[in-house]
Amino acid sequence: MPVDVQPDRVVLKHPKGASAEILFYGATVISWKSGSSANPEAAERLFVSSKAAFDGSKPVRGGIPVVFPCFGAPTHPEHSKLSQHGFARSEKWILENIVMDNEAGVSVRFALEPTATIQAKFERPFHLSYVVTLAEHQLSTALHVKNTALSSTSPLEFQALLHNYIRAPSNEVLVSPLQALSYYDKTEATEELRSTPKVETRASVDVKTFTDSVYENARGKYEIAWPSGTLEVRAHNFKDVVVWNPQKEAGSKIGDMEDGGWERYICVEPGYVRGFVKLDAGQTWIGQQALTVLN
Ligand code: TA6
Repeated sequence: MPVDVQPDRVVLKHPKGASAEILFYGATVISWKSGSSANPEAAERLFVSSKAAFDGSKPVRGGIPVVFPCFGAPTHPEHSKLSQHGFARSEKWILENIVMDNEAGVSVRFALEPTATIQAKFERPFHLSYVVTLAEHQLSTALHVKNTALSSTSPLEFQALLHNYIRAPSNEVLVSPLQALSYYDKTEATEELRSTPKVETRASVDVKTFTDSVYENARGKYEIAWPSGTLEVRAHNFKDVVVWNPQKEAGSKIGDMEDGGWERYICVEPGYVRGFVKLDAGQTWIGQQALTVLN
């Protein structure tokens, strides 16, 4: 049974052993198990804190939270009533359709439209679809944002990001290529320093210390490597990428972070987070990523 629809989630199973679980809450992928051509045994590829809530009481601490329409604390006037990272990750989505294709795998499409709760804090009309596709060694997710306004109102302006918690030893994992990119270091002590761009000089970036870096106009293809594994992230229409690990310094202050959880993941997050996407009435924007297990 490639698709199992349960009350709170959808479970996808690939005939060659891979699987994925997506909560209706936030359309949050909370599990992706996959092997590789070299090691066919399916293993969990995402990190979810053992203290994460799945009941809708708070955004899931782990997996792949969907960030929309703002990244971080809101800065756009139309987002002023929203909480950090927007509402998409903390609203209940519906299952829009299921597409099974034995060659490419299995896809499920979730949808989110304005509810009264959302409209109370975000007045713009929109339709979100989120397509999750499971293949033998790959998980891809695509966020479709449609501006459903009928007239030629001002464009819908938003940010979007896929907040991947990749399971990996944070004291050994490296991300590349980020060298020569301009980035903003959110660990800096002052707003002035956090707003001052730096240039990445390292060929490979580690997260052995508290890291919260927003890379601008990145390359859209990232290799995440550690001694026993390699995962590739390819992104389309997500011009930026965030690399985050709080380490104990910041991780120990996160209420739903399991003890030492920061040792077991790296966040590599394709996004459009510097500036805003401007979407005219009737237009659709698609941001897409593909996570592939290489080893
Ligand atoms: O993507 C990195 C980041 O913006 C960090 O600054 C940190 O806040 C992280 O997201 C987690 O945010 P959350 O709201 O899920 O606690």
